[in-house]
Amino acid sequence: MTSLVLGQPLRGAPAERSRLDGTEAPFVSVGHPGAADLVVVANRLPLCRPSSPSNGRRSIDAVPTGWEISPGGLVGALAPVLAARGGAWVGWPGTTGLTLPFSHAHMALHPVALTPLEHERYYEGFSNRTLWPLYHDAIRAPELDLDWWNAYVSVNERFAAAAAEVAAPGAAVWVHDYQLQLVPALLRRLRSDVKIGFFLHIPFPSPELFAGLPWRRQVIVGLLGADLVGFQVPNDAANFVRSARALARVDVCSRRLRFDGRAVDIGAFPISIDVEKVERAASSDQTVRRAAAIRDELGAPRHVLLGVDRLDYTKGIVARLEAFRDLLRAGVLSVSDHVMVQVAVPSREGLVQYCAERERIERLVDEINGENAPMGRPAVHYLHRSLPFDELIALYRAADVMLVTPLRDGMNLVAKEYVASRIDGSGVLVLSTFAGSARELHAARLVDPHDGDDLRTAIVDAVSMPVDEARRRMARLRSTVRSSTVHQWADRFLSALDHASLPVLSGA
Ligand code: ADQ
Repeated sequence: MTSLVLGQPLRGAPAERSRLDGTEAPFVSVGHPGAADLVVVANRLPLCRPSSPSNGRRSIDAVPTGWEISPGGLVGALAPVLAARGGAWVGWPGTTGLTLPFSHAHMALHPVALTPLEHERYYEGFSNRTLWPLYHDAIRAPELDLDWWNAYVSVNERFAAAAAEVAAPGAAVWVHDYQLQLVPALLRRLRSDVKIGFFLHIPFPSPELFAGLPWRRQVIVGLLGADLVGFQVPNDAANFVRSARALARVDVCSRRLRFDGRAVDIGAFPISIDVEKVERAASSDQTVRRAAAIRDELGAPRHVLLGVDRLDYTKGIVARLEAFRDLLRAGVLSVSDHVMVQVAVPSREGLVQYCAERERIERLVDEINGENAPMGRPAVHYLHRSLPFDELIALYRAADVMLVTPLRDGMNLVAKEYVASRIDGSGVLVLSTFAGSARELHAARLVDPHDGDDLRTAIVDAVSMPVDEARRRMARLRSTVRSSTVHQWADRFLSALDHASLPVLSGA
């Protein structure tokens, strides 16, 4: 096992700077392993490199020259809690160059080192070619490879050891996502005094699908090492309980399992967004002006339709484009009145499935524009890049119809962001029933993206929806989204973890 970088002398750590929220808070070296009352363990540290091109493939060997805290919702929700509780974040920094712990804004960041081969096997292989497709209804065939599994085990061991080293006595440790499902049990072996929570951001598959994983029992036992296992929606939790029953013979009592003499609480904790931040950005004069300018740039069509996704085969981008193409071909929509914008953030570009998906999308965009668009006026505007937050919000405000059509998605935050940005109460959300968010956002025009007819009908319904109905639906959607923020999500999970059973139950 690769030696840990944690606990090394820290005095010589390079002074790097952060530009979170425009401030220039310095990263300073930290030297208190075993001092964190709350430890977040996630595949990635919440760091990004502003200097690296956002649309290119990133080398994990690059020597870092500057860092920013990633602006994502998860870090926004967890950073204040970590700061208040003297917390630490354990994760892979996305490079082999950063090995020493730092602190930023009272949050300690502890890098876990991965070699390029480990990254290839644990992350690209087992996490993204085995687990990711399996957990998303096997939309693509999951690939199995014993070397990938072995790398997954050893990297999970390293994350568990890092968390064990960082956590204060009796600390709460919150482990995130499918890359780290073995960490709870591994950590418990090292530190029986800590409370361990696990949250899965993606769906948990049915037992029938899960049975396709040769290492399914190890995964279940890994997760059962936690005191609390959280999922996005109740169905994911139910799937987990069914597999735990079959594979680990747990006793089930409502939302509490009994395993190995301990209690394991199970629950659904639907994640949300920083509603206030989105609303603030959406209501600024600058955003309103930018949204109007975007509509002009698109040729001032009657209807702007928008898709915003990571470029992933689970997101249903192809199905959405095909539906738009078919409606243009049939003359139901027209290029003069209907313009689509598809933003696709580059993602996992080292994987063949993602390259193939990108090619399919780009061929479709070309086909649609080639068949329909007058010169200089594309019917589909395709942006293959990440956008700054303010530009994203302006796009949401510019769009009459938001198309969120994943074939399977744990939650889907884009749907919630669109709703939060519609502060004038207009706009129509078309939302896949296969997204976790559909459980909350009933007032959307719900659609089955596997059914081309339904998708086409939903798009037509959306562009022709009477204003009163659209406003009624959006009012309901806004009230739902505003009632639950990402901060409340984090509080709910941590409070459930606080109340989860003590590690050893007397008489159990
Ligand atoms: P993802 O599949 O990555 O995450 P999703 O919920 O779709 O997540 O959120 C994507 C985020 O990226 C959104 O906040 C969105 O604003 C941002 N984004 C998308 N396109 C962008 C662009 N072009 N430029 C800038 N930002 C962009 C996983 C699961 C989801 C689950 C989340 C959170 O797959 O189901 O909702 O975690 O738990």
